[in-house]
Amino acid sequence: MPYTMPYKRFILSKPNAAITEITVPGMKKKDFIADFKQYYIHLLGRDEDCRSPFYAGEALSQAIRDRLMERWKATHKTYKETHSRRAFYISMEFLMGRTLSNAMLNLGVKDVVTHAMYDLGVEIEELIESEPDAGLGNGGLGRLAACFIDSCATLQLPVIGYGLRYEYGMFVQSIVNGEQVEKPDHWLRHGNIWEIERLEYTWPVKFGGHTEVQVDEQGNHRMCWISTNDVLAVPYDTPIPGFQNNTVNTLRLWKAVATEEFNLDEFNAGDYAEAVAAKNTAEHITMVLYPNDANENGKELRLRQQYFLASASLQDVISHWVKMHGENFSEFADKNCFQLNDTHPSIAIAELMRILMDIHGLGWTEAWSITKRTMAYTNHTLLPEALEKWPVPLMQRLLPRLMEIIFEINARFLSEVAAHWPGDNARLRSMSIIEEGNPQQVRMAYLAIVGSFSVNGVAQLHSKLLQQGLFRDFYELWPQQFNNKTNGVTPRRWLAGCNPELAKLITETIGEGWITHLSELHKLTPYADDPIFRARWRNIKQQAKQHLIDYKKQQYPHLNLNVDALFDVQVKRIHEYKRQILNVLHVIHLYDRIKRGDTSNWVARCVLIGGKAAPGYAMAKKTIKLINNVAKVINSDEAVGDKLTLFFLTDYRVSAMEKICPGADLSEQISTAGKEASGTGNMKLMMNGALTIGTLDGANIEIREEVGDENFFLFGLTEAEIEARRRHYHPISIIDQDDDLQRVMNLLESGHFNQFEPGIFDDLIASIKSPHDPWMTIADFRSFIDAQKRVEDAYQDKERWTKMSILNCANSGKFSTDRTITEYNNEIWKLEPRPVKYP
Ligand code: 26Q
Repeated sequence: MPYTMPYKRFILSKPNAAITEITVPGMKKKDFIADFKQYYIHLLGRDEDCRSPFYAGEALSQAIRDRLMERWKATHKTYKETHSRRAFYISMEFLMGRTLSNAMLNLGVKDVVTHAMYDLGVEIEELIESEPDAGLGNGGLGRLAACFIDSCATLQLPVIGYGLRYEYGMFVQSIVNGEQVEKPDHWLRHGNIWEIERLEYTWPVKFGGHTEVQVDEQGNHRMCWISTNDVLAVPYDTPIPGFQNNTVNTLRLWKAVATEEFNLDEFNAGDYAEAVAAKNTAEHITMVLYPNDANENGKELRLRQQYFLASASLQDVISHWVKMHGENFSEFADKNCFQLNDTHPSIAIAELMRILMDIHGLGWTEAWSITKRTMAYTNHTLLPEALEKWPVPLMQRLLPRLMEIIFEINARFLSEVAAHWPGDNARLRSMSIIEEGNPQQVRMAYLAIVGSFSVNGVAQLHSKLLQQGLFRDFYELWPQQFNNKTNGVTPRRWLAGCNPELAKLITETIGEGWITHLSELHKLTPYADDPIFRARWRNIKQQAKQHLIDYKKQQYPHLNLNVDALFDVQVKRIHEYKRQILNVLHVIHLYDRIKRGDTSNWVARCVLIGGKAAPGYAMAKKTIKLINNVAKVINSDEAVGDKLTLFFLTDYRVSAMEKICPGADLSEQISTAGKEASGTGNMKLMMNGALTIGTLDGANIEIREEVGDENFFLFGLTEAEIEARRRHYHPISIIDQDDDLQRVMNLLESGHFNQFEPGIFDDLIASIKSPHDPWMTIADFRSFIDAQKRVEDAYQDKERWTKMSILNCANSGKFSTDRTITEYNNEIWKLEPRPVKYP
């Protein structure tokens, strides 16, 4: 039963007097000035004495929001009237970052508003900066979801994002004595002007209880899930504007709220404290985003979150269907498609079966046909330890009806396997959705494959490895189901928005078509040979580097960075497979060269490393400590001066990347080949004219294909070579045979970087020296150092470097999410674009 609003009980009588229509707010400077004043003075009750930019930001945001509202309604109306087929992007994470600046850009009012604020004596940059990031994601997967919904709106596709409204997003990182300290990110503390609560679309989600067969009025047997503890899912909608096209799509995030009955039962039993505690348990569900952490696997609260998202979103879609079509589901699969962002929401497959059978009375065959034609699954990892599994006993206790359905799905699936490979019991065991063991576990990736019509990886290599490795058996069974969708990033936020100076130069040179047709950046290619254009390009990069220095100076007032140095950037989550340690080994090698006086033709370099470590991931946290300790030694050594600096960028997040990527010269994409599914930071940096030093991993391969080998610094073993080397990998003999590496290891092992903290890096050193090191850091050292030398040679020739920088940007067109989403749409969703007429 939907939660009914009390106002629905009243019958409205028609008032006599006519009212004037609300006028559509204007887009002229004077309109923004008037609205800003109105909100600042009358709504927020502030005056010129108020020094905080926050309230001015709120007033401006309110004015911008007004301009989204009518377009939002018009979009809704368009989709409804055209009976559009729709897609739903279901994701546990939407890493949105800030909204105000992006909303102004997409509405096409950024310049006029900047002028309006200037006239009012308000510095718009301060207002933009006062908005907290919506950090509802860990990293790549969450930011991809955010870029996707931007592109869907820009491509005028009827797509709704469904996610969770976490009270606390990704933790805020601070560094104390070189170590990461996590602080809660209470991003909603001052409210969230961009969201609208919609109590009228509240749904109950069941947990616990048990199942029993009941007979309905027609004598049909129905499975009932009863004696449950229900939690209400309350939606909060955020407008997602397309780029200057009047489309405003919806991101709907669910908040968990205790039911009133839930409390009352306990209250009537006389235990008030228990009642309040129970309310807490319910509302805990959306309290906090889980960090991406192997240690967090199997946690009950995480499963509650996943089911809460899946159930609320499906109820929302199905209740809308029933409102429009009654109990006729024959066309449901033709009109709806769910894209599952990894296995995190894949319990939706069993939940859709439950709703169709238990609530709407469909038989298994019809319900399964609908489910299998509606669900599509995207995989984002090849690391076996990252594949989700849930203990069967936990599922039986928390979601008993869903566990029954999963067993039934598995039984029917295994009989298909048996028919395809008669007598092959090993296959039955290896392909089963239920992994045998004590306890048995549900393999969520297998459930996702079995319940979907499409399975995709996120870069060519990754998709190939899924087919040949991780999901090989399934690929043999259903090859047509597998496909690739190489990731992208939205060029609105990641070029037009974050690098306005470069965007202006590009637009002056080739027109503004690139913002929505990024391949048009190819038109820059001939300008790479134009010395005047190159000088302008170089100037802009130089300014961006200065901005980045100024920004970091707020955090580190004593910071002394050389704007002429090579800005060498590695920003991403801290993980062994991403090999931040390899980067540090190179920095130590440079330091060693300086100390030995091996500095002829030296290229000054500023190495910037940023990223968060999962709170329970000891080795990642130790890596942060190592970076900070090495930085301290190097940066305080007078002999080093500004030849080499190393900085850890604290609290890396979306809004930080918007400042970092315009100022980057070199992009470090140095993961062990075959481990990074795609990467997307690599694309942002390329788009902003950084050159990549990288392995043949993830989307790096496609980046190199696009930009050409001569504009990319390739190093390292290939995926095939890595796998071949594993069996006879002896890092110690590699160290013995390489003088440079030996000196680096000696410095590390001598305690040079931990003089008063003996032994703290022992485990980290041991891990890279182990013949079982899965990430094979030492194997790629020499090749990495040599590639870095080539980087320096290239950087010394300013004209050559600038040309390569221009060509990187010019060839980044493939990496727009507009291209990615067009492929999702052409091959999976099959939606028709629906232009929105407005006014
Ligand atoms: C799992 C269990 C319990 C708690 C948390 C999680 C969890 C949360 C987040 C597991 C994984 C994630 C996120 C994964 C991720 O961001 N993967 C990245 O996805 C990008 C977009 O496709 C790729 O570009 C990256 O290569 C990939 O690492």
